[in-house]
Amino acid sequence: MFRKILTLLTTLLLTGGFAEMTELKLYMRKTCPFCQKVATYLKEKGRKIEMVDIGEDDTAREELIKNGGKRQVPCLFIDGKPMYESNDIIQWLDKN
Ligand SMILES: N[C@@H](CCC(=O)N[C@@H](CS)C(=O)NCC(=O)O)C(=O)O
Repeated sequence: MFRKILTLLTTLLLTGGFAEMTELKLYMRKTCPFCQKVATYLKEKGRKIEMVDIGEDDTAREELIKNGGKRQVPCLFIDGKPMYESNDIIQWLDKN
C-alpha cells in the first residue's frame, strides 16, 4: 500500500501532474499583440491552457472586468487570481 502511494506521488512529480492541478484561464483578444506574444510562447512550449476571447465572448469580458478589476488583456487567472501584464504571465508560465 505504502509502495503504491509512493509510486503514485513519484509519477505525479515526474510528469508535472501537480502543476497541471493549478487552474489556468487566459483572457485574451486575437487582435491584441500582447496576447499574441503569450499565445506564441504557449505554442512554442507546446502547452495548452484554457483561453477565452473577450472580443467574441461578452460573458467572458464581463467576467474579466468583475473578477480582475479591469478589461485589459492578456490576463491569466491562476486558481481564480488575476495576473495582468504579458511579461509577468510568460515569466510565471516559465516557472510553473
Ligand atoms: N503592458 C500590457 C499591455 C496590455 C494592453 O495594452 N492590452 C490592450 C489590448 S492590446 C488592452 O487590453 N487595453 C485595455 C482595454 O482595451 O481596455 C501587457 O504587456 O500585457
